Amino acid sequence: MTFAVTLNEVIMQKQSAFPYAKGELSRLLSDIGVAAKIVHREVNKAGLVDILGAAGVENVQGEEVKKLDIFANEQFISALKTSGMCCGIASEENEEIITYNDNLSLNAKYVVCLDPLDGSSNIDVNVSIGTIFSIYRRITEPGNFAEEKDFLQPGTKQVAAGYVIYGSSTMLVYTTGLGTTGFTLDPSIGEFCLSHPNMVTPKEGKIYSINEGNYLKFHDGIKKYIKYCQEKDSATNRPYTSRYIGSLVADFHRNLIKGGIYIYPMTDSAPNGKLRLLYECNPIAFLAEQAGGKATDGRGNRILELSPKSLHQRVPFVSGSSKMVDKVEEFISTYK
Ligand code: P6P
Repeated sequence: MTFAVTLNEVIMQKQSAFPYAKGELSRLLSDIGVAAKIVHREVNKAGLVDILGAAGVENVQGEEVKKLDIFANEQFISALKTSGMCCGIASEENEEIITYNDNLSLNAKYVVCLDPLDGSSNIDVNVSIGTIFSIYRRITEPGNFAEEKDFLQPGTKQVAAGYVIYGSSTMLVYTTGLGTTGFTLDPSIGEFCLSHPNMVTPKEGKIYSINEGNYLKFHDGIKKYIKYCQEKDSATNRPYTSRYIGSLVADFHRNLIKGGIYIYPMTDSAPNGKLRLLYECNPIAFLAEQAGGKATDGRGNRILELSPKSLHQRVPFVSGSSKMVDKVEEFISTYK
């Protein structure tokens, strides 16, 4: 009988690859895993407990906030405080950064960017949703409160990133720069068990993910790329299949495994697209690159090299199989 390899065991194994690691990042990742299990429990009974439906408030994005968003945000804020390894959080649900004032956290060396429950408009219709996180070393001195500049670092400075997908099963996928690794929650033992040791995304895929309801708003390059996907050409495995769930983590996760492209482009009314750089695009880009994929901003720039200017900054997003990302950028630069 083979024993399951748990998230904590893999975190510790990977820590040994960093000679100066003292276990703080490992502890932080483990505590994120604990919070994910608690959110999993609530997501999986949302239909039974009165936490469905709008909480009647709006988040900084002006979007109606579901009670589960608030619950998830509170769980991760609490878990990261308990870990004592994090001195501050930038969350989608909070306009300003959250700082901790206890002595342990004040001296912690990491900050976390977090989308506690991405795709939450899908909660009430039982479609997969996700948590996305990104971890940086602080640039301010330990012993002081975290400051906004700790969070406004380029994605290349991430020390770890990951997501939890609450789907037909709950999975946690993360990277510390040593590849992309996936774990599946076994509720019978309450452990994330290693299920995808080394996730490598195909260089080409047959899936394109974009909200075609916005077709008339797209610039010509994107319109022509969509038609390219739909044309018949057996030499390049076209037509592709259109798959769009409307939950970034779910769309990205499927494409990561099968190969494919996710696009949330700019339009005249939204010149920076919709997705947020700090807690959606940067962590997903890190995971994509670590799996052999790519992530750009639809302007020929590598997402991870963008210099953030504000916490909730939006950026156009093209991510997935490397050759497909290149093809989208080729269409955009050719047809504008
Ligand atoms: P649209 C969810 O709100 C989200 O941020 C991503 O998870 C998702 O991919 C995208 O927005 C969906 O946006 O405009 O297509 O509904």
